[in-house]
Amino acid sequence: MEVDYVWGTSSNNVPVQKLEQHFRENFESLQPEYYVKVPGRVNLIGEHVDYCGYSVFPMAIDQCIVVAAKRTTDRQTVELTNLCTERYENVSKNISDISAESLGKSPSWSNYFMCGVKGAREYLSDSQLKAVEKVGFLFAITGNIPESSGLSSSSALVTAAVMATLVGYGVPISRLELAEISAKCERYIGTAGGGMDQAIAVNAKQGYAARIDFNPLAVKQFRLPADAKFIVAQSLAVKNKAASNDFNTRVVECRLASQIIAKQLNLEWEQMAVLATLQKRSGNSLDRMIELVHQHLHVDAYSKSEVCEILSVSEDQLDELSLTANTTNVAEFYLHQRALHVFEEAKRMEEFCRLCENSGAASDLGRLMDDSHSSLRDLYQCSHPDLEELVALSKREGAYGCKLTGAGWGGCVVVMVPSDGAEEFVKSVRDQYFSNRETCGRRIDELVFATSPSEGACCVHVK
Ligand code: ADP
Ligand code: NG1
Ligand code: MG
Repeated sequence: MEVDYVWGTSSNNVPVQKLEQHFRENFESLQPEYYVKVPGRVNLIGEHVDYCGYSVFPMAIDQCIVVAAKRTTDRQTVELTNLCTERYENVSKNISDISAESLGKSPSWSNYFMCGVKGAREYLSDSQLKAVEKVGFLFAITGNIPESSGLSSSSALVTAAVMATLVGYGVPISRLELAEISAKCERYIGTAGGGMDQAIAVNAKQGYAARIDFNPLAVKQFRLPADAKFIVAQSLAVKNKAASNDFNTRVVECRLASQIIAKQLNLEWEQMAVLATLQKRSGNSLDRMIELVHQHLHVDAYSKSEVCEILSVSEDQLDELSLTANTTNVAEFYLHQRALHVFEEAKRMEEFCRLCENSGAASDLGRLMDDSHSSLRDLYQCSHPDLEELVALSKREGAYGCKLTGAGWGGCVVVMVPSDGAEEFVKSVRDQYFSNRETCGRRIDELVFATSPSEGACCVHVK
């Protein structure tokens, strides 16, 4: 059977022919019936604010996850095989046995995928579920999004699993709903993320970055300045967000900040799960919210017992109301710093959008990216020495702006450079950052590359 796909850039193609072969080798010489493709993303500004309810400004990249799929009717299992690396073992699971409890036990590659299968099944009505009772799936997966590097490989995988399952069941879904259920089911893995990654992966348009608003989810496409190019560079430090509690600690620090300020303002603090709700309910501007941080949150760390005392709850009640399973033992919460970052980053995001809409200067956009990065490093404490080296190098080489992208603690930076200097810039980063580092055989064009806004998720049926 002919498979004719041109996915990814010419230098960075996903091996779809190999995936088809891998499918046949692992699944009794059967052929895939359809393919699903979901891209990764870079976030230009609005970092670590989506789970606080604030808007973000990402774009999809060429790198993507591709799933080759086929329905079965003789077994009710989900069978997975992965072409990316031998470390990713084959897995088979009874489709009705995928439980939230088992998914939360380990962030293994197959558990990310199974989050998506579970999320898709939860979207079905009882009668739809009954109608597909005898349906199972064969899925073969590949992709070229660098993993655990802040380019959202996890959400591309989960979203692809949701899509591939719903397509197989023949259940239609809108793009916004698909993004929402994908964000929700990725949380089974244990990270309490926002919805940025899934929203852009599904709703991106080629040539456009997007402003994404939450509650309700809305996507607005934006052109980027013509005189600038965006470069992504990997630091080579990796960070799996579900393997430690760093990410969730930031999420709960923001929640505690919101609840403590609410309590001081005599608002119903139990309902203030996110900072944007606090802003809305208190009717304040972002500038006023920043003043409230300075007024009501001290700079020194809060202990759990201090938080309990302020909110007049027991530690068990706090666990229940505000913390996640993996943050109940956190000793210190930095509420002032985290809330300050979020409100100031939300302001920068608004300014970035305004500049894009009004053909603002690339240097002004770059300054906002620089400020975002400094805040992520100093207030949010989610940078990494290798990211700092890349940022310093980028600025020395004449970048308009540079920041870490995604959750941080390693991963990638996104750099805005003058269009006519992009090639030279990439060469300098190759020579200065990668020439004396162990790259484990990875091609240099996978480690530092120019990127432009790519198209969102799609599905292709094999003829
Ligand atoms: P990212 O910043 O890339 O989203 P995460 O820490 O959120 O990083 O998720 C990374 C995890 O996603 C990996 O450890 C792996 O389990 C899973 N993953 C990512 N890409 C793939 C892939 N191509 N195949 C299988 N699993 C993948
Ligand atoms: P990465 O680093 O791609 O896993 C995470 C979150 C986003 C967002 C960013 C920080 C998930 C699935 N992704 O991205 O929602 O909070 O960090 O801006 O939780
Ligand atoms: Mg992720």
